[in-house]
Amino acid sequence: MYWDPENECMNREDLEQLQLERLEATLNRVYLNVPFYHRKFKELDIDPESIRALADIRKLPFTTKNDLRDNYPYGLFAVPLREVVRIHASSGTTGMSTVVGYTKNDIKTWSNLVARVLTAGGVTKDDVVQIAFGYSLFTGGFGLHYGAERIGASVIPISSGNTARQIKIMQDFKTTALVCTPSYALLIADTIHEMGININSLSLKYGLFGAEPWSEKMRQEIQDKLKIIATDNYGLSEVMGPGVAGECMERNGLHINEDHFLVEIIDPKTLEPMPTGMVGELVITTLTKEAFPVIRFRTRDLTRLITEPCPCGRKTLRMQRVMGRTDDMLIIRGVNVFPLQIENVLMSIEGTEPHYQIVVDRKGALDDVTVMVEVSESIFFDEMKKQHELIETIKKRLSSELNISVNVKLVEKKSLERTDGKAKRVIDNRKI
Ligand code: DLL
Repeated sequence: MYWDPENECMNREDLEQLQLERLEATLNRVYLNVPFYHRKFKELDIDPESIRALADIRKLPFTTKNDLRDNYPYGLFAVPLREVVRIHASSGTTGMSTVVGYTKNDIKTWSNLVARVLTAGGVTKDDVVQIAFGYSLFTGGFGLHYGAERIGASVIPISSGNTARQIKIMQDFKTTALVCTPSYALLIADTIHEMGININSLSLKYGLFGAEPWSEKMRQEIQDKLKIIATDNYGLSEVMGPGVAGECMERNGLHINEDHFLVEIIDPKTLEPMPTGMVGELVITTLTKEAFPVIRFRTRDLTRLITEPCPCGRKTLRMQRVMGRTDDMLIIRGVNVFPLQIENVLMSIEGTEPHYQIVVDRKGALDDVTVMVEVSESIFFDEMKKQHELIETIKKRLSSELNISVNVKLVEKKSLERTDGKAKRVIDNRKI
């Protein structure tokens, strides 16, 4: 099922023509209205009129999160504040680092794009959608809310937190679709189990999860525990929020809303384009945003593009699930390690729980990694010998996956922090 078949199934040639027209319009607008882009284009001697093909985009400068910080709060807005009807922000390590705005028209576009993602994930106007993302400056709650309302679904704006109440509402209001982060979905699933509630007594059918990386194994686990079809959806505040890309029922890559976002995959070191299908950093240019257009925004997210046609009939390119962020990548004794690699290994081992944390220290000149992993109660209270065997198995599997040796510590179920938002997987204590 499609929300907007004309645009989601448009043939490549028409799509590229549309993208080019929209790109030209966007470039003219930022050149005229945003001093930052005007200056940058001038410095590189770029006249927006000279961008005549999609491939010309490579001549344009990148935009980074730092540029957004430097222009805090409204410096990159392309319309006067009186035309802005909504403001969101994402908090970085240095507090409120990026502020984004939406015109009335942007909100309309946003709602429609989220409606596409929700429709692809199974939601229709007959669904009761529980939005357990935070309603705040974070784009998750409001973004998904507007999309679900646009479809005509019955929306429960419960926001995140208070898991017992989430479950009561789910029972009483007969929720059919749950919308939150995958880690919160897992916490809800485990709590349902602990409360002794029979999952078959709930009405849940679909889960639409995003805002943080998760593995295929984690999807299986959530699907099994909640008895739902779980799809992944992706977005980021700087570009719009949720609604950039989402999976269809095939659950094999996220369809990118390419008529609104032009994507590139670059090598984060050389900044050159990666060959088609290779993993690199996703770079996004918005094609229709009015209040907050971004040109070649470096997302820091690592993925690859899937060009093979999808059996669902959508013609848009898909992106593979995000592997991690370039800034989440740990360099351990010179070896690149992503938290998701560790998650994949842990989830394939019997007895471990899908809750883990990676602690990195520096001992002398050497990096020292400890993977803390929760294990089922029976193992935790089991004889030492069995615990040692499990530790050895995990160590062996991790070292063959990562090519480095790590310490493993088994911890009791529920001893690691749970979250109703994005999970914190890494604690890096190295002062470097
Ligand atoms: O997380 C927007 C969003 C809300 C997307 C709800 C989906 C659902 P930010 O807080 O700005 O915005 O964080 C954006 O989160 O650059 C990725 O690193 C990560 N991220 C978002 N979706 C996914 C996903 C929202 N499906 C940052 N898989 C992005 C992996 C994701 N990482």
